[in-house]
Formats: sequence, structure tokens, C-alpha cells
Amino acid sequence: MALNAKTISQDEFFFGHKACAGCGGSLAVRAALKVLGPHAVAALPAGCMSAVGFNFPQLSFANNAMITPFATTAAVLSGIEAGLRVQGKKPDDCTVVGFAGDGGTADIGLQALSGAIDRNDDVLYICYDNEAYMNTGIQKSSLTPFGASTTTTPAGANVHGCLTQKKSLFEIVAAHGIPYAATASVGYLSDFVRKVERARDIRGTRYIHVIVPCPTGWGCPVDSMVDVARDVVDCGLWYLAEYEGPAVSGLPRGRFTLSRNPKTFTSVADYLRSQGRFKALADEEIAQIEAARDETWTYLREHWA
Ligand SMILES: Cc1ncc(C[n+]2csc(CCOP(=O)(O)OP(=O)(O)O)c2C)c(N)n1
Ligand code: SF4
Ligand SMILES: [Mg+2]
Repeated sequence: MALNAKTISQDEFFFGHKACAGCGGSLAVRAALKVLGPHAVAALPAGCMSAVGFNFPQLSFANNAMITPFATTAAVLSGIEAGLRVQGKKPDDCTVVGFAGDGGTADIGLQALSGAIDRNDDVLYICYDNEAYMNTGIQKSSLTPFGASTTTTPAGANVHGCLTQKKSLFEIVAAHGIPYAATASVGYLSDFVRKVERARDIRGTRYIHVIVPCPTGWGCPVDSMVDVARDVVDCGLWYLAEYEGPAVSGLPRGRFTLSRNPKTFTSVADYLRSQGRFKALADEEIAQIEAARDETWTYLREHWA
């Protein structure tokens, strides 16, 4: 059954945590666990969601949940899945799920994730992407976008923030031929919930990459988090898509599909100007970001629409 705002569980599985007001990451974890239910087993590496969720003796998960070393989310998921299988637990009732940040996924945890996909371990990996190492004070990761000011890419007179481009992690994961992968945003929560539900019901490795604004690190008002999470999609700097690998699509190289293909985009400048982390960007740099968006979408519309 397709879940929606009316039919999703009223039970809470992630509550009483210490996340900042307006934290997008905590909304992603909360919504995903409502879909996965009380028997899901969660693993979280070092990062904001483990820091705010495990404050002994006040633990914020109703599910079984544990913290992993920073690099090992996917390897720990593989181990939990093997243990549950030996105990005769059914994967349909007992999703093994990881919630790891962008740093924990795209940087230090990438080889463990790649290994799990290679073995096609029966686990769901959710990367909550707040575009920097937030828990340790806003350092750049390989998912920090061009132009964002962080403490390791500070905006100054000559350099206006991060000089590198955001890594295309969704495509990197898909290139493994994973059964299912998707991108999402907490600004389009029903789309995210649908993708978690879909991933729950597919066997083998599944990956969801969800954009989660962080008011503290992005420099946006706490009550605009959901709007910012919609804006990044509406202005075309983030796209909502799915990949079905050979096992699901029946096609040798799998299939990409756009979940949303807007006819027109909202203003990139308005999106960037709504956040303190981009405030040093010059008009020419914003034009450069917009041109890159157009180039990306020309490809997406040609190949994924
Ligand atoms: C091996 C190792 N290196 C560094 C750290 C310090 N550390 C803890 S959380 C964190 C930031 C995590 O960033 P991200 O994965 O993006 O999650 P976020 O904090 O943004 O939620 C770092 C660097 C650690 N715990 N272990
Ligand atoms: S710093 Fe950002 S990601 Fe971390 S708890 Fe606060 S709002 Fe959430
Ligand atoms: Mg992060």
C-alpha cells in the first residue's frame, strides 16, 4: 500500500533527541522509521544523528539502534543482516537500515558501502546529506556544493567558499548495478516516504540519498528548512530520481527515471541568497552555477525522462 500523510504510522520511533530546531536530518530519520516500523534495526556512524540520538541514558530510538565507527556503516549493516538471518528473522519484517551523513557516506564510508553493494547484502543505506561535516563544526565534505562557505572552505576576499563540485554519489552507487537507488529531499516528504517504502520491499542492497537542510550550517532560518529543501529541487540544483538495477528493471545496465521533471525552474539566485553559506558569491559565480544546472538537466531530460 502506498503510504501517505493519512496512512503513515502515527507511532514515533525517533523522538526526544537533541537535534537543533529545524534539523532536516532528524525529519528524514523520523519519517523513514515510520515506514520501516518497530522491527527495523538501525546503525548510525559518528555524525549529527548519532550525536543527537544516543545521549545515555536518554536514547531516542524506539527501534534497536547502534552507533558504528565512522567508516563502517555499511559493513556493520552487513553484519547485522547476517546475524538476523542466522536467527531466522524475515528480512520483510526486519529491515536493516543505516543512516549516515554525507561525510560518513561519500568520504570515509565509501569503500564499506561499495563492498556491501558488491556483495548485494540485503540492507538499506540512507545517506542524509546536509552537505558538510556538521557534527564537528561545519567542515567541507565531497558533497559540499561549489560556493558554500564552511570552516575549511571559508569565504574571503579572493575565494568565496568551496571550490570543488558536489560528488555525483547517486550515479556512483548506481554504477555498481545496485538493485535500487533513489534521490530525495525532505522538502518532498511524500516522495521520500514512497521511495523508502519501495526500497523496504526490494531484496538486496538499496540506497537512498536524501537532501536535508541544516539551518545551523546553511545559515537559513529554522522555520524555512522545508521551504529550502523544496527550493533546491525547484531551482534544479537537486533532482529527484530513481535507479532500478538489472535485477529490478531486467535491463543489463538498469534504468534511471526522473521522479520530477519541472518545465521551468525557480531562481537559483534566490535559492543561494536565502542561505548565509552562499552570501559571498558574486553574480558571475551564480551564473556559473546556473549554467552547470542547465547542462545537467539537458542530459537528464535526454536520458532519464
Ligand atoms: C575515524 C573518525 N574520524 C573523525 C571522527 C570525527 N567525526 C565525528 S562526526 C564527524 C562529522 C560527520 O559528518 P557527516 O557524516 O556529514 O554527518 P553530520 O555530522 O553532518 O550529520 C566527524 C568528522 C570520528 N568520529 N571518527
Ligand atoms: S547541526 Fe545541522 S544536522 Fe546537526 S543537529 Fe543541528 S541542524 Fe541537524
Ligand atoms: Mg553532513
